[in-house]
Amino acid sequence: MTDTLNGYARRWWKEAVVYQIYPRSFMDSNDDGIGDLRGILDKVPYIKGLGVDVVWLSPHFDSPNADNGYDIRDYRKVMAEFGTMEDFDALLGAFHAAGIRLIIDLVVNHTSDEHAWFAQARKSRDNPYRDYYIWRPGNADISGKEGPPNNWTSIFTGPAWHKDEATGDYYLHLFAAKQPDLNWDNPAVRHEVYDLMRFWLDKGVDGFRMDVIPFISKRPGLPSLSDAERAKPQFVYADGPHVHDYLREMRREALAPYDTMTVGEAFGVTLAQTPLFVDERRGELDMVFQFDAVEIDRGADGKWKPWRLADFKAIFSRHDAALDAHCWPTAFFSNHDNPRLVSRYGDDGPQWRDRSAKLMATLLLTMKGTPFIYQGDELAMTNYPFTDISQFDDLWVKGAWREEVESGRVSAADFLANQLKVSRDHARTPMQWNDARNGGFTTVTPWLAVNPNTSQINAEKALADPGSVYHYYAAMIALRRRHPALVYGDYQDLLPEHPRVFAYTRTAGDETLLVMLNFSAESVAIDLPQGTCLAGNYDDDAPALRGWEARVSQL
Ligand code: TEU
Ligand code: CA
Repeated sequence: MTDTLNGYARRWWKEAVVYQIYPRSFMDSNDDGIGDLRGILDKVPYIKGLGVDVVWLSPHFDSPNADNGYDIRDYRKVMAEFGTMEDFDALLGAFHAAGIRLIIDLVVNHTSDEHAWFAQARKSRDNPYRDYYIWRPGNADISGKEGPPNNWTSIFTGPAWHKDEATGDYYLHLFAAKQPDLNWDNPAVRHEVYDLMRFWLDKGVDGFRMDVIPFISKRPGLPSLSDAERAKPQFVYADGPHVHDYLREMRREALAPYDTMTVGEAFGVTLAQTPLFVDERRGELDMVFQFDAVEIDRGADGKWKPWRLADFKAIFSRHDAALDAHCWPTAFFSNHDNPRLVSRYGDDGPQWRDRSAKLMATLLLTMKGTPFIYQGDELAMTNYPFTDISQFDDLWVKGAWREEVESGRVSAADFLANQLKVSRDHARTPMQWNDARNGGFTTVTPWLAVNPNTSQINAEKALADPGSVYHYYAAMIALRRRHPALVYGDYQDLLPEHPRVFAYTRTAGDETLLVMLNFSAESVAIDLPQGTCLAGNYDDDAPALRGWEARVSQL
């Protein structure tokens, strides 16, 4: 018999709060300008101070860093810049000693082109590793000119095929050319993956975040995309016929004997398909990151567009209706692929930055689903004031610049204006530990510039100020822990149409908590019961909701 609460089977990972670390940008312990595992080790008390239960570590494996570690060269080796396997073991031990579990990033849709398997595979058509990847001969067009095997495009712009010199065949890469896709239809590949999973599980890691895992099964015959499909090819790439078979096999072969948590990145998965990945009776993943909330400000062309609160709120009701008690959601509004939380959903100007960051913390930590905090959001770190293409690192930005600006299709000014809203690099600037020149992250030039506002926004200051955003996160996490209704409670939106206020209840048994969030700088009077105030981002009570006010009360 499993213990249930409000109809949900109780699980530690449903009750957990997760903190994501992007190691390259967290803390540099040896002054080479790059974050590393020893740097994280020094900051375990800082992480523990928030009260989180789980850390998700972005890739720490050996990699040539075409995509900052999401291109793995050796799954059983630590990236030299990040340290050694001894450092990893020490870090895992320190987290466990602090009562924090550690999940790592499983990037197995693709490897690096420098992985030993690919080095073999590209040598000849009959190499035993050839079939670890996806190869096709070129395709002649009407004029007889050779081109890629089909019209699939890379998520990072350009064709998804690269012609390889040794044999003249093309290999598939749904991301960068340095990230060739593995052929999951080959059982040898799948068993290699289960093997490497067991390698880390045997060390004691507590589970995996699975990178673009729905992409592992490719459409049979690799048919070209229609024009409509080409606009958002991820919905085709995530819709192969065997993805669920492979995930069930992975659960049986690799995960079953261990007590793990798994969270898949459901890029390209529709809401209707989501239960197929997470319904606990199917034995696939525990949870997925569903992209609807982080795509609220993206147009059909993927560019930034303004968003409306009513549309944002509708996502949560829609999700709640689509996922029954056998499915468990996640709550996340930021990660290493998205702009900064407060800059995107709040107001990062001096007047409202703290309050709106606390409002987003309130939303994240009172929503149904396991919450994921991205490093630095607990300090209300903001987007970086990029002014020039040379300041970016992300290969995606650079590829898009070549394709859009250098071709003359988009002006440099328009391109940069959009990147100021959407760039992944906003999240990747180093953590701001203090007001020193490089924010205390490093003493040398960091791999990516530290935000100049580190003089104002930094951990040292936040730790010293009991009213800081950091301490507010800690208080909200503690509140979530004290009130099972915030974890397992039913969700109901009370004002779905209201243009500025997000107000909802969470109910389990005889406890109902009311959350009220004013997503604007103006005061709003609303007609809802007051209850007993449990938490909020103002010190005193008032009849109306003030600018960016967040309030949690018990009814
Ligand atoms: O991300 C998948 C991915 O395509 C996202 O970058 C997505 O396009 C973006 O969030 C939309 O805003 C994963 C990793 O998280 C990312 O860092 C890697 O670059 C990518 O896979 C390839 O491994
Ligand atoms: Ca370092």
